[in-house]
Amino acid sequence: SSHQTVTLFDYGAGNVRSVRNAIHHLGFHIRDVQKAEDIMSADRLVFPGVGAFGAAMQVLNQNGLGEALRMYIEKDKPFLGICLGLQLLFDSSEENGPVKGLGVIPGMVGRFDSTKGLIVPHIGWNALQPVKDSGILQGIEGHHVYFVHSYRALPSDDNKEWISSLCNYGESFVSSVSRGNVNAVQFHPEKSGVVGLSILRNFLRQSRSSGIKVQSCLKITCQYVIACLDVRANDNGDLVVTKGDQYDVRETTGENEVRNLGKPVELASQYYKDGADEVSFLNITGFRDFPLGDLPMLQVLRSASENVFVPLTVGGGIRDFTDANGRYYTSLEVASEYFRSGADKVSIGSDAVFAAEEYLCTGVKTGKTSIEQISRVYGNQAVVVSIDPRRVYIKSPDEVKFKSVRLTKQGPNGEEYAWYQCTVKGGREGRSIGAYELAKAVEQLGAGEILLNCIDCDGQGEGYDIELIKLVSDAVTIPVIASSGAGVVQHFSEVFEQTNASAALAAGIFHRNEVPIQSVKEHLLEKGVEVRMPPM
Ligand code: 1PR
Repeated sequence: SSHQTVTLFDYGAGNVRSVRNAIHHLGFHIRDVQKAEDIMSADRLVFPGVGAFGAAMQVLNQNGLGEALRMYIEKDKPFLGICLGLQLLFDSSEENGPVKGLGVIPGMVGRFDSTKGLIVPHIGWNALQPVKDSGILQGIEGHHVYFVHSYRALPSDDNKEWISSLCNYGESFVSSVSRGNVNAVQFHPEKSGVVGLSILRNFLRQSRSSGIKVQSCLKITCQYVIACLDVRANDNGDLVVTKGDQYDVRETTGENEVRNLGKPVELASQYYKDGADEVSFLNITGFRDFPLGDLPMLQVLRSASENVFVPLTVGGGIRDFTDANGRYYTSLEVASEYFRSGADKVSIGSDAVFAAEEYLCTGVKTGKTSIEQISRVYGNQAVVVSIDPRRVYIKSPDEVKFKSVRLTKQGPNGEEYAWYQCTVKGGREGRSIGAYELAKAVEQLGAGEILLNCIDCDGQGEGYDIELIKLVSDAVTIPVIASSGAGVVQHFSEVFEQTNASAALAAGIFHRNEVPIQSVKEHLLEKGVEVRMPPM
């Protein structure tokens, strides 16, 4: 029946697959907008804005789509804007501009100010401060929702009648608006676990408000926990989740087969249910196998994104590529295929090292690197750079031109310092660039997040490399994800207490069922670290 149908306005600029998946998951059919009339004839409209403000307005200004949206909203018909779908309602935005918006809500959308040490983009889980009754936010008191954005609208006297919740990230910004049947949210309900799904359900069912208590707000996002699945084909050609010791994924016994720890889709769903705040897939042989030839990996993403309603990141093989038939693919095309299949972010390893080397050497941003191309189209927040450094011990910092750290535990020959050499091809080849230099370069090229591994610590269960993580997370203003070496719950609190990491990632302990995600979260809460506790 038409009651069960929702109209989706997807103007084709990016991944709205997760919004689709979430709507289907809630039992609704989707009707797609093809032309302006489809907006006018909708009973209930979801508008997930993706990409940059300017590009979106260009599309809206064609074929009367923007005008139709404005009229639909003026008639007070059920509307839900998501992320950029909130920002576009405002008068204008500073992003690529100023650019004129739909002008429904007074105010200009501006960028978070990273000059005061604030990490931008704002990526992660944050709590809302409701300021008035909002039907669809009903029941979210005290829970966290997932944000990914660099631009935000601010509350003012002119727009205060619209604001239904505020959120604090360095400053108080508009996290949701509502008036009559018109709603918009800056966060991603489709990526906010069961809490987000209930907000979407409230909108789809149009249930009206019953008071929300005002919650105290948080200064920063809460720290988050990521489950990582290293994926590759085993010797029979099946995709399996594997896990290395210092990046060696083969068993030391028998046939030296690839260690098999389970099926990627099953494990991803399990970790979502267990409370993971994000799931990462790393296609660890992507550097040699062409990922678009790797249809099983795309299939894994499609299936996983049907059941996993937190952010999904995928990495491996993102670079320009010429296939066996001589067809050339840009890294942007490779990434787009991952996004279309359900990824929210892509992670770039080897190619980021080459890009950073070139940039540091020439000082010129060519606009052609994978980081620049993908962030231009999908936004910085969609581009993660994965660093695979190896510790190199030295007696004195003057020995190398790279930034080094003073060690708390001396090296094998009594060395007191180390620098962190970046590698490519899954750790097989060391390059002449340090993790510190790489991190700063890729931030300038447009990376939105850094996934910081450490080959020495990988799979050892002896804790994160605190010195490395401190070095890098103090050097950049984008979020840093600590990775490699988690063995017990204390390692998570240690990394959050001693470094500026925004998230902590682990693999082996989750795969081997040694430490449940839930107990990591409980431990962090006990230690006073703010984390998201999804209602079970
Ligand atoms: O170079 O763009 O094709 O990307 C390849 C990607 O695959 C990179 O992100 C790289 O980190 C990853 N990768 C390549 N080879 C391996 C390997 O293990 N042989 N895995 C690999 C990286 C490290 C983490 C691991 C943590 C936590 N694995 O993903 O999950 O170290 O493990 P732990 O908690 O068990 O200690 P490109």
